[in-house]
Amino acid sequence: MVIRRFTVTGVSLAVTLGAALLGADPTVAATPQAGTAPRPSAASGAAHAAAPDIDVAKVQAHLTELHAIAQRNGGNRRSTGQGYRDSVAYVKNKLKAAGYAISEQPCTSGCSSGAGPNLIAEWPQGDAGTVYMFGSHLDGVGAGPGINDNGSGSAALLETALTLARENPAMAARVRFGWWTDEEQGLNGSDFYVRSLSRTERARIKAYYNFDMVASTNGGYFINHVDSAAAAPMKEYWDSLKLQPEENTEGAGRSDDYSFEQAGIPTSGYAMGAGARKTSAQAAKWGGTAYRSYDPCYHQSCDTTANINATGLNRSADGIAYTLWKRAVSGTGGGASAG
Ligand code: DTR
Ligand code: ZN
Ligand code: ZN
Repeated sequence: MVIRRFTVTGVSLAVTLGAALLGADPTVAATPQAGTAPRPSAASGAAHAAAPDIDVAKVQAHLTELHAIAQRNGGNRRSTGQGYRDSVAYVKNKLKAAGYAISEQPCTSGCSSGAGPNLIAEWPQGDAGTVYMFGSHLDGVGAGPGINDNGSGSAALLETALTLARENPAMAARVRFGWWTDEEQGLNGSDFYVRSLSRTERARIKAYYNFDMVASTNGGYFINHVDSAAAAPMKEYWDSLKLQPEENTEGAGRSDDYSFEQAGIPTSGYAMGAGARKTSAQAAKWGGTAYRSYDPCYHQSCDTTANINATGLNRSADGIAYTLWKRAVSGTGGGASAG
């Protein structure tokens, strides 16, 4: 991997921390949880709370809203349109109501002309020098409403963020969420974000987790850099469900994790696949139809709320929460040495 040096162009990201909203005690004892089987139930208020179950009905409700936004705006949520700006407003308002401090970052270089902003939200507890980032692109293509690509990742991440706020566990590390603009035109929003960080700020990000197309109707269970240290909790969760995840070869270099990877930050993420076809071996182990695309509506007008695999969406959202809790609540494993 080539590690590029970046010149900071004077664009600083003003993440205002809403520390006053929360108890100021980020103390977390170091109870090791490695090897602990994932637990599906919420454990509100407890020190080292187990990762909660994310309510997939709530994730689907966000998808219904994103679909309605597209329908009101010419049928899409492309980065340069009102459908994208309304998507940003929807996510932002939910996070604000939950107590997050939000930053909208205009993409002032490298993005399509007229593209809307990135949306960044940080949970202001835990060690500010140890940041785990979780991101999804919130824009879609012009052809359709973009509900699997990428309402699915965006909504799963939103509900995970809202669940974190509700549970409000003591935090070991910082969690920062990003909803990226202009991914469909070349990973541009996330690339701009990474370039906007100082060397010091980049070094604080111990791992970046990406979620792009996590509910493909004929999908598989794919993990970016599946055997890396960064991927360990993501793999551990899907392994616990006996899903036999595979490397996300189709998506390599094709989503926002690549922007972070290029800056030398360990990355992973979940995906269920795009336009490539399921093999017969994959159909044998995961079900679905061999020789058919993982997402038969990829970049098409039929990428609606009907184009969602609710089982896959649920498994993805729960694994995101598992990873977040493992990394940033219990603070076990770092991913910093991931390859
Ligand atoms: N970033 C996707 C492109 C993509 C292609 N293959 C995969 C596989 C898994 C996730 C994503 C992708 C897009 O937005 O179109
Ligand atoms: Zn796409
Ligand atoms: Zn995508």
